[in-house]
Amino acid sequence: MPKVISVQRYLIGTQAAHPEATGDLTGLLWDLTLAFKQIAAKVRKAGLLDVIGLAGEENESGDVVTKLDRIAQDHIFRMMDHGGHLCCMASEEEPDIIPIPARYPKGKYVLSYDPLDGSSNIDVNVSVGTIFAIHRRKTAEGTDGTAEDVLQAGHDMVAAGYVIYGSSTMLVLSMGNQVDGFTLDPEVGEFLLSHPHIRIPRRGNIYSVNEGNHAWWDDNTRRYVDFIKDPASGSYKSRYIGSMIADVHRTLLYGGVFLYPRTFKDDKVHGEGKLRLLYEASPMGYIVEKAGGIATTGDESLLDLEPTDLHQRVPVAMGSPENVNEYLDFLHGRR
Ligand code: FDP
Repeated sequence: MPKVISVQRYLIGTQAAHPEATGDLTGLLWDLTLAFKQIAAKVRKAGLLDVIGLAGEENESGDVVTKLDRIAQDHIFRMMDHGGHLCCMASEEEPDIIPIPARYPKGKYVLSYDPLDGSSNIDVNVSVGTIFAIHRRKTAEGTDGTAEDVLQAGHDMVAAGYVIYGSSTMLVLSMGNQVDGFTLDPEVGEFLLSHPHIRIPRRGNIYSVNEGNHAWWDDNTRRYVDFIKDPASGSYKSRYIGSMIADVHRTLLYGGVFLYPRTFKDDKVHGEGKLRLLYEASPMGYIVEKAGGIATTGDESLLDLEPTDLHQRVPVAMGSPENVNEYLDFLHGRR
């Protein structure tokens, strides 16, 4: 029988391997996992939102129904604002940096997150998820966090990961060395190590991109996708859920390539791509790279890019190294 390792034991074990560690990061991640369990419980009730109502509403007849991404945002904020581990936070749901309330101590880390990625899929029961990135602060300890603390490149993260609320709830985490996956056992309410040391396949035969945008891509991206659809290139499968977390999770486990390139369309220009650097592309790219894959904007590593804005968008290509390199060859006209 395999050994059962809870996320708590895993975090304590990881801390023990670093004698210099103070336990701050362990405490931060432990608090986060509690927020994920709360969100998982709410996501399971998503279809009942209008029927039974959830915390934060005014009444049962749906006068004010809090949207699930707002609920997820509140859970994370309420779990993380008082632990003394963070100096500030940044979220997809908030336009500005989220300060730690004055009455609580300011810690040495920064948390950036997308509380519920893919939320346009919630109403049709498709997997959604939470993405998070943790950086060590740059400014003096004990003070309020600033933009300087938040706007850091992906390669400076001390930990990152995501939780996918799918047929089961799974936490995928890296603290820099390797990538491990934990599945929530709903009966005991604990994340248990189920996918130790995840490695992305060197090559896969699945491509994942919104082909509805085909006409709006640059020529080289179009040539690449046409190339992999040619039977002479092998038998590729197309899979696009439209929930980044689910598409990248599948890419991580099965291999292949996930793309969200620049689009140039009159009424909906994403000349810099659609996905957000700080709390979507960068932490997902960190996981992919720590698992042996490549994550790039097309021009540079996603992890090298320093955000200039909390909600900055970037073009994204990530996945198995051989697939991503092949895409880059097309993108740069080498093929
Ligand atoms: P959503 O709009 O549902 O929140 O960045 C958000 C995101 O989903 C990603 O999860 C997903 O990969 C992408 O947008 C889907 O965009 P398209 O609908 O343009 O394909």
